[in-house]
Amino acid sequence: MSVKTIFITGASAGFGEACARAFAAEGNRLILTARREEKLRKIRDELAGEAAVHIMQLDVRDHEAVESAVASLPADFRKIDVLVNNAGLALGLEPAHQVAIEDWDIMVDTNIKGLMYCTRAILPGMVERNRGHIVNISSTAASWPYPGGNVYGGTKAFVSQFSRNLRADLLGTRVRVSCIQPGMAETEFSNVRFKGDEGKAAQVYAGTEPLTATDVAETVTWVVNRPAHVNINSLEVMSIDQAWGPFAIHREKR
Ligand code: NDP
Ligand code: 8X3
Repeated sequence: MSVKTIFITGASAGFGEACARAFAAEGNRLILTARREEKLRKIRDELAGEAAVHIMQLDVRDHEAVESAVASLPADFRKIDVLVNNAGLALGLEPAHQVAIEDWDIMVDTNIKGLMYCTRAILPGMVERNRGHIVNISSTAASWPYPGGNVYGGTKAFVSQFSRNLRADLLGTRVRVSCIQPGMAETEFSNVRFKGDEGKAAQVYAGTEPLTATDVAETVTWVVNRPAHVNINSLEVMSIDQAWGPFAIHREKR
């Protein structure tokens, strides 16, 4: 397997960290980004010996910071082969008429605009080299609605459709685009969604065997390691303990 240069957003925890570990085990060169630099430093130190790792503190919501982070990469890390657009979050589960507008803004700025900025900064180099792979982390929430999923699901629907539209733009190049749509997975995701309420976060996974971050990372590495002419467009993955419910019906005495 040839050594690839892999840029991961949101690499300080959850899926991003697990992707870093999985790609490092294959001996790839990694650029790990997130806001919490301390966590990135620890991961880099743990991976020393396995892979060359460059870390960068980066808030994907900051367009200028994204542009200058990509422009200032050390020479060895400049030719990015794989972008894992993973940084993202859900905030709250309130119904749309009660939600804090700031939470909606943060989800849109991170899950949509951050992913756009990273793609726009890294894609031109891939097209120029006629080689590369963008792996976007969407969610089952992109396709399947649930109460309180309002803007979070909307941002992930953007990620899924953006992925398909990127493929349309890139037809004729050797740049691949894949969209992964995981279901319930136990990471820091629910701690973030419930703003540090660990009891509420634990409830999400109680009595189930949810996906792990490693399960998702293995899916990502599998997608990336297909032969160069094979493009996995989208891949939905769920825990065996999760499936769809019937339509919800409101009933009252008439
Ligand atoms: P975690 O909360 O464990 O990890 C999220 C990562 O995103 C962290 O590394 C965090 O780093 C980073 N991040 C958040 N905001 C920003 C920002 N503004 N700039 C840069 N990095 C940021 O969650 P998961 O690993 O579960 O989530 C990863 C992705 O997977 C998200 O896009 C999420 O929506 C999606 N997903 C999650 C599922 C789940 O059930 N867990 C299921 C389906 C999809 P830091 O705080 O250091 O910046
Ligand atoms: C995360 C999974 O079901 O909480 O995207 O939206 S879910």
